[in-house]
Amino acid sequence: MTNSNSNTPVTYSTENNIGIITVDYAPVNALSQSVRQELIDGIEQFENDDAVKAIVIRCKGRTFIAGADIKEFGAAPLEPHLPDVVNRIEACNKPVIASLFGTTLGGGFEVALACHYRVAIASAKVGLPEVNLGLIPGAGGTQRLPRVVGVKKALEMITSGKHYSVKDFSTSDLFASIFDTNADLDQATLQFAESLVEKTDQSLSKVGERAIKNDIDSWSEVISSVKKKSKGKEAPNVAVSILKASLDLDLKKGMALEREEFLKLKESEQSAALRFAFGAERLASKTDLKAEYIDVKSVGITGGGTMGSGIATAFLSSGFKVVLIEQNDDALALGKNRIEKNFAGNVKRGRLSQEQIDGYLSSLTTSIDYQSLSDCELVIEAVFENMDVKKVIFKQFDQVCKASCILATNTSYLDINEIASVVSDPSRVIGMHFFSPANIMKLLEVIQADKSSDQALATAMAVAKKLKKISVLVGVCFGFAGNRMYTRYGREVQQMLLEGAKVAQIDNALTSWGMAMGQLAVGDMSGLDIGYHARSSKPAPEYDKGYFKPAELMYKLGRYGRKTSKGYYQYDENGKASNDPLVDQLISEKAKELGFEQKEFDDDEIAQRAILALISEGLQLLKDGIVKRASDIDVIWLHGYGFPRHKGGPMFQAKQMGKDELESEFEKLRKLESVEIWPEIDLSLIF
Ligand code: T1G
Repeated sequence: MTNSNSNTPVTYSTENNIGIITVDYAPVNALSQSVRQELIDGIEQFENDDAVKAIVIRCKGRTFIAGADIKEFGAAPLEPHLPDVVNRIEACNKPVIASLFGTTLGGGFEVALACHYRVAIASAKVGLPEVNLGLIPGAGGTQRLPRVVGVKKALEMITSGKHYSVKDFSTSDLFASIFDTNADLDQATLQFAESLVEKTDQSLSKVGERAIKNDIDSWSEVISSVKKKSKGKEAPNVAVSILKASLDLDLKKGMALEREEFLKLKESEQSAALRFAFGAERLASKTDLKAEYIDVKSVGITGGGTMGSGIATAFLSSGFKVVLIEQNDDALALGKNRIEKNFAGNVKRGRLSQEQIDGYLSSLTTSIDYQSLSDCELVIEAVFENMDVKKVIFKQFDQVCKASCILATNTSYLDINEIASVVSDPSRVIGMHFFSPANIMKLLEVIQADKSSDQALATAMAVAKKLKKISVLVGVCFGFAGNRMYTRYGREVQQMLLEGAKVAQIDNALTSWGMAMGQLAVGDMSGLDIGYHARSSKPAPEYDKGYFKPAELMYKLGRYGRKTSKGYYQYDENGKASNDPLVDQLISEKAKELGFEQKEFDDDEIAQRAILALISEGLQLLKDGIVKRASDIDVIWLHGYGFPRHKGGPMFQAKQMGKDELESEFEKLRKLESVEIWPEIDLSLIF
């Protein structure tokens, strides 16, 4: 019995007495409605075919089923629902074997758990990452997984949402067989199926019929630990409650409870935000650039400081050759040492072995001679933020680099068009703005200068993918997209300080709302002198009399933040921050001197004003064409500035507020301050 009809995502075939259900639904064999229906049809047809003694479910392409089809979540669920599919598989009266490779995730892993046997290639991974989408497993994952690996492991997997190597389960009976990475999985799976059929005592092992292994010592500890780790995310805590309740329920009742809670979470704002973020990240890498990218193998980096060494570490870790250039041997040695320290951290945390690191470092060349860059396909300038210095470096790039080499600057706010003006062919000049620490932060702003070629930009976007970074294409303006918005966000915090909000109150309000760190604590960390010098590179706006006056006061008092043990906070010898009442007093005196009336703030107002400032600047970026999509702005803020992922991003929040409420809030602030600070912008840019 076969249905080789090529336009269906699932085909059926038989080999000897084994029925084969093959899913081929790019890109990741997601469980769309037709895949779910054809899985059931295949099971039923093979179940009724006496010639078939066992059934294999396998996939083509890059992975076994990677989950429910996220594209279907926005609409009402379509039958057959996934729980019915997995229960039908488990109810089959013939052994069903799942053949795993790639990343078997979510609903895909739930399908595999409902099979009577699972086999896998050693490189395969499994996981229940639903919490990353604000969900819990919704097709038996919370019921079947603990029946195989125990409640403790199941809780860890479900609440972390991580991917696990199949080899992590070699001691459990989760996998009947794990084949060598270079084995022919289809062939090995067929042989396993045939060996099964030869065995006469074919008592079908149904995971759902097992008792749950309760290996939790203290549920109160589990509940408080997951609550702490989840940092405001609902789904992990719901998962804990389901697993706890399921101890007293049979599979049917447990799955009913799971489904009820899953459907509630699916309608939640957190899940909408997390699903939005998942799609926005992938959309950001799609551009309308009309050019093939250059295959980059060797990257030149000038500057071995914090940024340059971080960028070099990122490239080395992703298999690139790196040529690190510094102005003298001492600086070069320091730069190399920083790279080695970046890697050393990974050995301590067990993420990399020493031999892996030695391998990466063997791809590093260090030199003080620019001629060493002559074979690079890409060079990145990562020295300090001084236009004249950058121009000298780009003139040297122009002389030594091959004509096709892309010339990138890592500047975080300087004018790339001015830098490009010193190069004979400015079409190969772009910005690649990494975020510190560059070997850890995933965000990369790829900056399109006026004359940047599509090929240069496409090359940077392709390099970002290889670096496993999330890249966003933005235009040239002061601070590009992220930092320009960050300056506006900072200005709003400064203004609230002048209006009477206290340092700690502002930061606590922002972190309670979900920001990874308070904006003032971030300033202390990065150095208030850095921000002061960056702002001093252009005149303060005349219409904004309080423009960063508290920050200026800190600078003039020599309070640069952590580096001087005093900033908005004071820091003890271990770097522990504490409030400094003097700061609030000094700011209050400055505010009175400037004529600002003082008032009481509550946390909600602080958070709302800060987010509205971000939205306002984001709208202006869209209006000015610096950013193409509102969702790109959200991606920048999720990955560059610690915006809470379960709140989607500033522009996602704007959409949640709605056009009328947003306009009315802007109008109130416009009246309070001015139209220059809160410009009128056509909100249809995002609605
Ligand atoms: N549904 C639909 N499309 C998906 C998808 C999915 N589950 N996963 C990925 N894609 C698309 C993605 O949008 C992109 O599309 C392409 O595949 C490549 O993705 C009931 C309810 C699998 C590890 O959460 O983690 O099951 O941009 O760029 O880096 O309990 O995708 O090419 O048009 O990320 O190699 C659970 C989410 C769902 C897995 C591959 N499953 N996906 O990473 O490629 S909820 C997940 C991933 C669920 C059940 C519940 C990754 C990946 P395009 P990519 P990648």
